[in-house]
Amino acid sequence: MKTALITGITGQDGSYMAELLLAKDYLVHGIIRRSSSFNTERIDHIYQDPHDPKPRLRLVYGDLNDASSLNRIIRTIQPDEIYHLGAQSHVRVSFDVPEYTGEVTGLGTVRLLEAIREAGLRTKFYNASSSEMFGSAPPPQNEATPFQPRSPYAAAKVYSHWMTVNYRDGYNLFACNGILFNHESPRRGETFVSRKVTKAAAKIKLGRQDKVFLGNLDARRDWGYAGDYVEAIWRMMQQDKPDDYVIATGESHSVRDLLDEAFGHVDLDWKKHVEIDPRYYRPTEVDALCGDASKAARQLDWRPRVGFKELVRMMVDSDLKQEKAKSG
Ligand code: NAP
Ligand code: F7E
Repeated sequence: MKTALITGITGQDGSYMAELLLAKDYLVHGIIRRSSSFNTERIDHIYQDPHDPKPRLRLVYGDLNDASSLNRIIRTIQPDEIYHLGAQSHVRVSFDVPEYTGEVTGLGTVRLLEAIREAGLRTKFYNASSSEMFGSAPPPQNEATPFQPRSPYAAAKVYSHWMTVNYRDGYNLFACNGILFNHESPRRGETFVSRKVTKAAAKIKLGRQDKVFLGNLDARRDWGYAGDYVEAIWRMMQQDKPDDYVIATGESHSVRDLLDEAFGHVDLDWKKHVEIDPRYYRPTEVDALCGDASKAARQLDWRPRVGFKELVRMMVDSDLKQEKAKSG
């Protein structure tokens, strides 16, 4: 049985990654951090009885800002594969907490890489890089596109990306970067634009909300489905050689398109419900992202299965169900 360690297991991707690895018979360890309220909602359905003598999903306290906890966890578990998905992942918030974002999203990766190196393990390492690193570089973006980061988050990810490459080259570590474009799901955090829009469409349809306040409606993103993207991550880690891959759908849509699709799905006209609030503008915006994932198609035999319309409808339907359940 292979052993995996996931950072960010309570997040969107961490929860899908844990499901996928459990289905492939891994023993899965996940790092969680202390919170004043429960935050394991996304993994509660797969988290077994803690008194089970041999649970295949095990949670351990640690923090990406706490090197000693990471060292201890890695030495104790000796994982075959590490899926490093933890981060301060919100771009707008990174402008408010740039130093903290650098610590968690940038240095957090180095703390893990150092822990592996110091433990002398042959652990495989996956680093969650991001399309945000391309910033103002015009689309389509692929592995050869130069990074032009436009936020503290993106700059921290560029650092994390290059440190992963350096540990691969310098210490012969099996270390991959997945340069993933935006990917969403019913488990997406509620302050990212996709979920904010699908949740608003559901609540407005049910008469529980009338307005939603948004920022830049002209931004374009390449939105895919998180469930498809964790499969690509796993495939990268099963290759003979470590490498970096762009994961994307190759289709780009504006926030307006997202509104059309989500509100249209429940027969609403978004123009009657959307107001612009400049608080959601970013000091520097990434205008357009659209990925070219042909390398992943060629080398990993990976292709996205869920398209934009299907993704948005899946999210609106899930939010409708959740909202209805609240009243029931
Ligand atoms: P997410 O839902 O925001 O999850 C982030 C995870 O990181 C959560 O489990 C969070 O724990 C954990 N975390 C935050 N700070 C931490 C710290 N100091 N120590 C330990 N854990 C910490 O993010 P996601 O959408 O799943 O994304 C997964 C990764 O891919 C992130 O690195 C993100 O930057 C990157 N990425 C995401 C996308 C995307 O479109 N989703 C695209 C490209 C790259 P709590 O639950 O306790 O907050
Ligand atoms: O914004 C615009 C906003 O926050 C998308 C993270 O997972 O993907 C994500 O970062 C666009 C931006 O995602 C609102 O200005 C308009 O242009 O959903 P988002 P993001 O910034 O692209 C990348 C790949 C990651 O790596 C990140 O971790 O939508 N927008 N109005 C808005 N965005 C938000 N959040 N809220 C609004 O009200």
